[in-house]
Amino acid sequence: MSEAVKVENRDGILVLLIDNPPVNALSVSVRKGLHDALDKAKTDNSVKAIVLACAGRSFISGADIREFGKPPQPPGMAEVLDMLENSPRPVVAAIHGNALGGGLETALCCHFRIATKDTKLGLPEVKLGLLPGAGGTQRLPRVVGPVKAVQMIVTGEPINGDEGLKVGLVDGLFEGDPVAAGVEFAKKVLAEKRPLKRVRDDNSKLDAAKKDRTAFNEAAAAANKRNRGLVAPLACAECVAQTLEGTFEEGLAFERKKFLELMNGEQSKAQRYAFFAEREASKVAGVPADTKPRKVDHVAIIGAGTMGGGISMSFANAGIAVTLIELGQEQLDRGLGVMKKNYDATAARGGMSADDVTKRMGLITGKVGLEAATDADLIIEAVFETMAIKKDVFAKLDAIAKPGAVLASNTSYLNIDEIASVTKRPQDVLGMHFFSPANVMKLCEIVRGAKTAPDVLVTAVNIARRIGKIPAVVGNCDGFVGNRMLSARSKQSDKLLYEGALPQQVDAVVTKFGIPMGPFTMGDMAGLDIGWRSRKDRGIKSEIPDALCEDGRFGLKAGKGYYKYEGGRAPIPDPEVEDLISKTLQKMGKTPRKVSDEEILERMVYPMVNEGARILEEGIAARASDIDVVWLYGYGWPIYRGGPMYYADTVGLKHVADRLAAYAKETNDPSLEPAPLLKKLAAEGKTFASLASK
Ligand code: 3H9
Repeated sequence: MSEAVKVENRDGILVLLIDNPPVNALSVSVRKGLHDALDKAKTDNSVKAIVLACAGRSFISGADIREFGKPPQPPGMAEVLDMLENSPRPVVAAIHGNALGGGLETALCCHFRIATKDTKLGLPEVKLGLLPGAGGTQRLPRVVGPVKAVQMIVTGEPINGDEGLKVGLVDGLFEGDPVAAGVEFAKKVLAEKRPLKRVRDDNSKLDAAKKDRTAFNEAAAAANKRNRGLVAPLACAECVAQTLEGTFEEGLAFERKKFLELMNGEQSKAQRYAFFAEREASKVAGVPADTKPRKVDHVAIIGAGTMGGGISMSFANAGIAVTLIELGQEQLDRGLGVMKKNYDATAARGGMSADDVTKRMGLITGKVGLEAATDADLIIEAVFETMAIKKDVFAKLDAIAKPGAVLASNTSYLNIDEIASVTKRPQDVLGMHFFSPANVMKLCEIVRGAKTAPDVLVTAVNIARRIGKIPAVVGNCDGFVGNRMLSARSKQSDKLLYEGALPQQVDAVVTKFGIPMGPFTMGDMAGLDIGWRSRKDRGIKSEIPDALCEDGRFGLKAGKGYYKYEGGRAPIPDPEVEDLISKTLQKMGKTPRKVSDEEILERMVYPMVNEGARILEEGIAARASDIDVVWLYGYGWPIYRGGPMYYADTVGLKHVADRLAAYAKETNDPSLEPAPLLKKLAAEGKTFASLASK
C-alpha cells in the first residue's frame, strides 16, 4: 500500500485517508494508493461503504501542478475518478480545509459529500490558465446549476461549506475529525439505504437553462468581463456551455481537448510559473528556513495620508487591529475620514456590508503623537518621502519603541541603511514598501538593510502574507527593484517622444502588450507638476514635459497633460500636444522619424530586463523570479507573460542583448548597452531561470 494513502477497515467502512503534505495534492503516489485500495475493495465483501478523507489541515487541493508538462504517470486521474464514481458501494467524501480543483472534482465523483462550515470548495484552475480537466466543468453544473457553476469556474472563486450546503454541493456539515464524521455519515447512508447518486446521471438542474439560455449567457458574460487578454476564462465558459449541448461523455471529451490545449499553451505555462514564483518569493534567500518570526500582536502605522491609510485598511481587512498615528488631530480626522469614505464606496458597490465597514473601521484606532507606538511589536512609518523627516521619525521611534519591535519604513526609494543609522537598533529596521492604493495592490517589497536581522525579515514576510500581500525581499538601492526598473523604462518612453513617437502610440503599444496603463497616461494620473518642480530645483531640463507644464498641462487633475480629459478619466489624444511636441522638436533642431511599434515595445521592455540583470548581478534580488513577482503584483504586468525576466527568457536572451546593443548604438545611449550578466547568459545560450538562487 502507498504511504500517501492509508487504508483502514472500520467495521465495514473502508477509510481511505490521503496523507500527502503540504496540501494533499493528487500526486502519482496518491492516485496509485487510491487505485490500489479501490481495486482491492471490489472483491472484499466486508466493505459496505467507503470514506475518502485527508490528514493534515486540508482535503485535496488539486492535481499536482508540478507534474504538468511532464510525461504522464499512470494511473491517470480520470481512471481513479471513474473507480470512485462507479463503486458499487457508497463513497462519502469528508471535506475539511480546501477542496480545490482536482480535489473538488474528486469529491464530485463521490456519491455523498460532507464538509466543515469554513471549507473552501472551488475550481480555481482558471487562475493557472487552465480549466477543470477532470470532469469539473461537466459535473459542477449538474450539481449547482449552470449559472452558479459558470460563475465559480470562470472566476475561480471558492464558496464555503455553508453556501455549499445551500446550493446542494454538499449533503451535510460536520465539525471536528473528518474521518469520524465520514464514518458516521456512511453508516447513516447504509442504515437509510440511500440510493447511490452519480452526479453524471442527473441532468435535472440543466433543464431550465436548456430551455432559456439568457441567465446562463448573462452570467458567463459577467464572469468574463474583466479578463484582459486571458484565454482560459473563455474556454471555461465554453466547457460549461457544453452541458447544455450534448451528452455527459461528449462534454467530457470537449473538456479534455480544451484542457490539453490550455495546458500546452504559453499562457498557462507563464501562469504556473507565476504560481511557484510567488511562493518562492516568500522564502528569504540566505536565511535558515527554520528562522522563527517575532511575535506581532500590536501594530502601529505612522502617518494617516494615502499610504498610511491604505496600509491600515489592509490590516483591518485581514482582521488585525492597528493604531494609526498622526501628529495632529486634524490630519488624523482627515485620514480616518478618507478611509471611511473608501469603505463606504465599496459597500455602496456591494463589495461589503455596512456591518463590515463598522467592523473594519473599529479595528483602526486613531491616536495623536508617536508615544502611542510604545506598545507596538511592528511599527510601519508612512510619512512624507523626505530623508530628513524619515530620520527624525526613526530617531524618535528608537527612543520610545519597545525592545525587539520591528521598525519598518514604507519608503519607495530612500536609503534604508541611512534611515536605520539614526537608531541604536539597525538590526530591527527594514523597508516595507507597499504600492498605491495600498489596500488594493498585492505587492510588498521587503527591503533588507545591511544590518537587518534574519528574524526581522521573516517577521515582515510573515505579516505581509497574513494581510494578503505578496512579499518579495529585495536589497537596498535607489528605487529598490520595481521603481529602479521603472526608471529605466521611463527614460526610454521620454526619449521616444524626442525621436518622433507620440504619447498615444507608446501607450497603445504598452497596453496592447497587456500592461493596464501606458507611461504617459500614468504620468498624467500622477501629475506632471511634481517632476517639473523637482527638475527646476535641480536645474535639469526636459523640454517636452517642461513645455506641457509651462502651458498648465499638469495632467488629469488639470484636465490636460499628455492627453486631454473631457470630464472623465479617459485620456483623449490631443492635437495640441502633437503640435507642442512638433514645435519643441523644431526648436531643438530635431527631425522626427517614424518609430515602429516593434521598436517601441522592445524599448519599453528590454531596458527593464537589462536593469533586472544588473539588479541580479548586484544581489539586490536573489532570484529572477523575485523580480517577476515585483512586476506581476506591483505594476500590473500581465500574468500570462510571466514577468519581465520570464518574458525575456521566452524571447531568448541573445535576441534581447542584440537588440539592446543595437539601440545603444542607434540612439547613442550607453545605458542601453547589455549588462554583463545578460551578455554572459546570452553568449552561453542560457536563461535567467537557469541561475540558481543564492
Ligand atoms: C488541477 O487540479 C487540474 C485538474 O482540474 C485536472 C487535472 C487533470 N500542486 O500556497 P501555499 C505547494 S490544477 C503542487 O504556500 P497556503 C506550494 O507550491 C490545481 N504543489 O500554502 C507550496 O510549496 P513550497 C488546482 C502545490 O496554505 C506548498 O504547496 N488547484 C499545489 O498558503 C504550500 O502552498 C489549485 O489551483 C498543487 N496543486 O495555500 C490550488 N498547491 O512549500 C493551488 C500548493 O515548496 N494551491 N502547492 O513552496 C493553492 O491555491 C494554495 O496552495 C492553497 C494553500 C490554498 C491550497
